[in-house]
Amino acid sequence: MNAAPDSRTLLAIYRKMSAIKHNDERFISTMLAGRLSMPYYSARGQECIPAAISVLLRDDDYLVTIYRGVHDMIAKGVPPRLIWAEFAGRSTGTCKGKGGPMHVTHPESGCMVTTGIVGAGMPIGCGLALSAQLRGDGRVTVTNFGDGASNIGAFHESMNLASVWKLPLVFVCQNNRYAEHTALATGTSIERIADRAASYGMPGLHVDGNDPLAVYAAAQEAIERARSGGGPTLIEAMTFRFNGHLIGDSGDYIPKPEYAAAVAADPYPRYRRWLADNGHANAGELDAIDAAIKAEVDAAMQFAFDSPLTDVAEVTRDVFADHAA
Ligand SMILES: Cc1ncc(C[n+]2csc(CCOP(=O)(O)OP(=O)(O)O)c2C)c(N)n1
Ligand SMILES: [Mg+2]
Repeated sequence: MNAAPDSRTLLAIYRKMSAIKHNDERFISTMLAGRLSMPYYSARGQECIPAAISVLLRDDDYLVTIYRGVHDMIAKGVPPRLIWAEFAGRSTGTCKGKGGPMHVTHPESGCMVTTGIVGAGMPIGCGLALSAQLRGDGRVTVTNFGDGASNIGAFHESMNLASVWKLPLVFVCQNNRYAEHTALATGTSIERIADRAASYGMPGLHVDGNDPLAVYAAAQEAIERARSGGGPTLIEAMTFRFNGHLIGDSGDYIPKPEYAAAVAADPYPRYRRWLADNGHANAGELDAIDAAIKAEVDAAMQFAFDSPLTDVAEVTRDVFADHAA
C-alpha cells in the first residue's frame, strides 16, 4: 500500500537535491577555473529523480547509471569526496582515478556500473537483477538511462528479458528531451516512452520528473513490485538538463522559449517553496541544510586536491583478471 512520505523523508530528498546541485555547481566552476579537466555531463535540472527514488532504496540495492550520472551516484550514497577524487584523477578515487567521470564504480554503496556507451547499462542491470533473484537476497536494481537510449536495441532486449524472467528491476528513463543535439521527436517514434512498456508486458509509469512526490509515488510502486517478486517496471520521468549535453556545448539548438520554460520549472527552488509552504521546514532550516552541504563540498574538493595523482604504474593494474599471475 502506497504511503505519502513523511517530513523526515521529504527533507532527506531535499538534502540529496541540495548535494547534487551544489556539487554540480562546484564541478563546473572548478573546471572553468582550470583546476579540473574532464568531459562533464551535468545533470543539473534532473536532481529530483534520483533524490526521490533513492530514499526508498536499501544501501545494498544496485544502481546502474550513465555518463550523466553523478546525481544518481550522490543520491545512492557514493561519498562525494571519492567522486571528486575520481574525477580529478587521484589515487583515492572510487576507481583509483582510472575510471574518470564516465566510469565510476563503488560497490560499497551499490553503484555497480557507470557507462559511456548509450544503452549498455540495461543488460548489465538485468544481470545484476538476475544475480539477486538467484541468491534470493531481496536486492532491487535501478537502471538509469536517457530518452535517446530507449531507441537502442539493448533497451528492448532488456525490457523483454526482464519481463520474461520477472527480474527485480526498475528501468528509469530520465527523459530530458534531448539526445546530444537531437530533440526527442526527431529520433523517437512515440510520444511517451513509458508506453513502450506495454510491448513487454510490464507497467509503464509516466511522471513529472521535477516533482519529488510524483517520482516518489512511482518509485514506491515499482520498487515494491520488484522486491516482492512482481517483476520489472519502466518509469519515464520528464525533466530537462540545464547545461547542454556536456560543459562546452552552448545548447543553441534548444529553442529559447523551451529553455526559458524549463529553467522556470527548476525543481530545486520549486521544491524549496513547496516544503516551506506546506510546513515541512522554514527558509532558515533549508538554508542550514544548504550551508552544511556546501561545507561538505568544500571538504570533498579539498580531499581530492590533497590526494596524490594516480601513479603511472597503476595503468595496467586491475585491468586484467590475471594480472597478478
Ligand atoms: C552506442 C552509442 N552510440 C552513440 C553514442 C554517442 N552519444 C553519447 S551521449 C548520446 C546521447 C544519449 O542521449 P540520452 O540517452 O537521451 O541521454 P542524455 O545524454 O540526454 O542524458 C549519444 C548519441 C554513444 N556514447 N554510445
Ligand atoms: Mg536525453
